[in-house]
Parts: sequence; structure tokens; C-alpha cells
Amino acid sequence: MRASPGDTIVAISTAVGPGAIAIVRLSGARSLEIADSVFRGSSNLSGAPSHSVHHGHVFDADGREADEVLATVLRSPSTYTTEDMVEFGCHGGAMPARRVLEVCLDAGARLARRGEFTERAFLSGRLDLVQAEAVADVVGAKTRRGLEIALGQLEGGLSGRLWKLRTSLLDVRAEIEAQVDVGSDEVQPGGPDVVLAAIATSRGLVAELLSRCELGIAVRDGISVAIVGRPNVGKSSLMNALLMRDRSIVTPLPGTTRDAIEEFLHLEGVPVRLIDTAGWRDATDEAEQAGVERARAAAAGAAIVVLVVDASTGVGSADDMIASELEPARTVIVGNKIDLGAKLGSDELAGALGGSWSCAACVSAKEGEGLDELRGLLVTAALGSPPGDEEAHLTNVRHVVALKVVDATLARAAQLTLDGAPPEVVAVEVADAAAALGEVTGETTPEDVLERIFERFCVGK
Ligand SMILES: Nc1nc2c(ncn2[C@@H]2O[C@H](COP(=O)(O)OP(=O)(O)O)[C@@H](O)[C@H]2O)c(=O)[nH]1
Ligand SMILES: [Mg+2]
Repeated sequence: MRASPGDTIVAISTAVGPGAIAIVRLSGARSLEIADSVFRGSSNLSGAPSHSVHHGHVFDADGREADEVLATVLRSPSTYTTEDMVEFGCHGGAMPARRVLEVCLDAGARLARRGEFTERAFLSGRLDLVQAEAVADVVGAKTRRGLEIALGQLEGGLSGRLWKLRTSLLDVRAEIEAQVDVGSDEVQPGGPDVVLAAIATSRGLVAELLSRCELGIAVRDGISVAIVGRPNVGKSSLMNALLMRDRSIVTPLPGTTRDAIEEFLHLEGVPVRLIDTAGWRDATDEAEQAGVERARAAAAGAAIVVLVVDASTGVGSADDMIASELEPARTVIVGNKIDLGAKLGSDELAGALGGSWSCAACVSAKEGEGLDELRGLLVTAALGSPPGDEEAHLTNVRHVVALKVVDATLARAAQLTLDGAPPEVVAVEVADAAAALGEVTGETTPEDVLERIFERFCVGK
């Protein structure tokens, strides 16, 4: 086991660098004893009630002052880790917290590993693994919506649904066991139909969870959007217009953008990596040719591709050629330069390009017209579903993978039941499903996976 619960651990829990305050955090059975051995204030911390704050000074073993602090006493079990904790609020900056940390280490505390405070909260059962992972997502949230989803998970929204699924799997098992127990001279209650119905209920819960994963993952990790099209249609202008600043060089000369240029922005709470690319054409030199190859690679790797065409002139064979390389399901067609008079509306544009394009917008990158509509289209294209209740989204690929295993094993269990397999055989599949679910919540997560999860945290969390 990675954790050594006997130890009292210590770490600086605030970011390093200039700031008003920094916090040094102790957790473990000896927290109060260690804190008292370094702290001098008007009263003894060991005698203080939980959730009380005390002014004083921290001294090292030689009696030299490390810092003036506010000590917060937090008693087990109502603490982050469920253990006794003391937090020293130090002056900010690089040195004060470091000195207090050193003094605590000298007094017998051990330096905490990454994520060890949260790991202790998990090992004590205060948080399940989904909630513990949500802590890292709260800290790492890049947008307001990402934060809301992570907070929902931390507060148990997703865990609640996973527990419901767990209960439902227990029901399946109970139905199967009923089949096993039934002696030959008794009437089988319901028979395989009852088992099939119970499996279907569980699979329904899994499907509901999986249906929300794309949105959740997009909100957490962001999506990449590549802007492609033939030269001079206004790709760089569109990039700048969406960013609302001049990031990409715009000129009337075709072939200006050579390298792919990336920039980060938020679209309705979703972090987006926007990539402006070189215009696709038979390039005039080696550097431009390399740029075109990069543009192709960017389009292949992006979640969403924006194909820009010139709506004032209409589409031609050069546009058709590019369109033929793109997947309609993840492409948004943009007719640009409508300020010059649009030859075609958005539907006509999509029609003119052939293929089954479902998403098209007409804009003027120059005048800013139609950009709001385009932003909306991009979000819908990326998320697939409109943002709804935030608390139960899957945001973690690990969870998605495990739930797909749950679904696959349940599908096998259903097939075996239909095929008339003995209940014992079906039970094995259902046990596998339960084990896969247990890996999500942390009940059966292998040690090395746990280690990797907590290593992603910062020290002091
Ligand atoms: N009138 C008009 N001109 C535009 C618009 N967007 C881009 N342009 C012009 O088209 C030319 C090419 O633009 P640029 O963004 O460099 O195109 P890119 O080669 O596709 O990146 C420049 O002269 C832009 O000023 C637009 O919406 N309206
Ligand atoms: Mg350009």
C-alpha cells in the first residue's frame, strides 16, 4: 500500500510564488503534538476545540523564529482527510512557508506525497475515487462550466448514479441466484425473463451515463477546432475574429499562413484550441507545401473542422476538393465575406458542396456578422447535446472505458441468458461487470492505477 496511515504528513498547500498568505498543512494522529512542539501562542493547540484559529509564532529547534502564523486546529473526523489536522497560515512568498515546513519536518512530520491528503480522504472512505478525482478537476478547471461539473462530481452527483448502477447490478445477481436456488420440483419465479429485465435496467443506467460523456470530456479537456479552406477565403481573419484580436497575419496575398497557428479560447464555457492553417492548394514552394501537409494533419486530428469558403464568389472545384477530404459529421461549413454580398445562403452553400453537411453558417470575419451563430454551431457540433444538468457528466476517460466494459459484459450476460446458459455462467459475467464498476468508484481499483491517479495531484492537495 502506498499510504502509511501511521505517519503524520506535512506540505505547503498553496502555490509557490508571491501571494498574501501561504498554508502549511499537517495531517495525521500526531498533527497537534507536532504543531504544539513548534508553535507558541496564547494557548496550547492540543487543548483547542476543532475548527478554531490561534495567533502565534513558529520556532525552530534552536529557538529561531520561522514565521508569525495563524494556526487552525481541525479535529478528526470532520476534516479533509478525516484525521487530525493543523493548518499554519503563514506570510506569503517563497521563504516563510518553506521555513515552517522545515520546522515541522524536523519535529517529526513526513513530507506528503502528491495527492496524499486526498488519498487519505479516499482511503478513509470520506470520498470515493470519483470524488477524489473530481478534486483534481476542481483545481484544474479551465472554465466556469468545467468547474461546475467538477464540483457536482465532488459533491457526489456522479457517485450517486454509479451507486444506483451498483445496486442495480446486485439486483441482477439476486435474480440469477434465485434461478440457481430453485430446485427442480419448484416453479421457477419468472425464469430467464426476470434476469433479462434486470440486465436491461442496468444497461439502461450505463447508457444514460455514457450518453453524457462527450460533453463532459469536452468541458474538462477542451476540444480542438481546425480552420481549413483554400487560400484567401479568410481563415486567418476568422481566427482573429473569433479570438477578438490580431493573432494570425492577414494579407490579400494567397499563401500567407504557412505554419499552423494555435490559440486558446472559451466558447460558452468549453475550452477550445483553435488552429488556423495554411490554405490548401498546390503549393508554390517547399515551405508552403509543408504548411498544407500540416493543415491536413490538423484537420485529421481536430474534433471539429471549420471549412471556410468565400460566400461572395460561391464555391468552386478547389473547395469541393477540400470538402471531399472531410468528414461531414464533424465539419462546420462557413461562408465568409458576406459583407461583399452573399451569392449563396448557408443551406445553399452546404448543398453546393455536395455531401451531407448539417452545419453551415454565413459570416463576415471582417464585419463580425454571423459570428455568434457560428459560435453556437461550434459548441453544438462539439458537444452533440445542449448543456443540461451538470452534475452527472462523465469527464474522465478512465470512467468511460470502465463503463463500456460494464456494458459489454452485461450484453454478454444477456446473450448467455437468451442462449439458455446455466445461471452460474451468467453470474460470472455479472461479477465482471460489478468489478469493472468497482474500478471506477475505487472499491476494486488496482494499486498502480490508484498511484497514477494521485500522482496527478499537486503536493499539498
Ligand atoms: N470583405 C471581406 N474581406 C475579407 C473577409 N475576411 C477576410 N477578408 C480579406 O480576404 C483576404 C484574405 O484574408 P485571410 O484571412 O488572410 O485569408 P486566408 O488566406 O484564408 O487566411 C484579406 O485581404 C482579408 O482582409 C470578410 O469577411 N470580408
Ligand atoms: Mg491565412
